[in-house]
Amino acid sequence: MSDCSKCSAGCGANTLKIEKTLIILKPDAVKKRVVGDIISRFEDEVFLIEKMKMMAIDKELADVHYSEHKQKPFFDQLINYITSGNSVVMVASRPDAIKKARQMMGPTDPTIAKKGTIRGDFGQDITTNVIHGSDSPQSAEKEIQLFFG
Ligand code: 3AN
Repeated sequence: MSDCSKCSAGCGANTLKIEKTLIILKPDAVKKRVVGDIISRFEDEVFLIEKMKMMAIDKELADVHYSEHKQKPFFDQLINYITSGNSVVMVASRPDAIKKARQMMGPTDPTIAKKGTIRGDFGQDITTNVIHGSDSPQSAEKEIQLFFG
């Protein structure tokens, strides 16, 4: 449905359907002190922060979150990195939240991400890439359940 006049978000997405996404600001975002900057970027794009917590993701939770990558050669490196310090985990919502968040994040590999995207501005390499965002409504639902119950 495309009628922005009926929605209070004011994001111009032309849909009334508010979507939720799970965002993780990974340990490098915390260490680089860019958590506030990244949250501001989301709020500037009219995301509503519905839930947020700082936590050290442990190996057990990381294994479940990244289970689809279990057979990949980079799996151990990915788990070591995501468990290496505190992360900030949040549920953020707006119309078209999943697609919008992934546009703002930029591609998985920061070395090819454009300046102005979160990974382009703050990411280091394909492992140390600052941020996770759900990639579909199904994974958003699963991930929100996993991190917030
Ligand atoms: P995204 O986080 O952009 O949705 P996924 O779900 O394909 O990317 O991958 C999950 C995580 O696995 C990425 N954030 C990245 O840290 C890591 N990863 C993905 N592909 C590679 C790769 N080729 N080499 C090393 N790490 C990777």
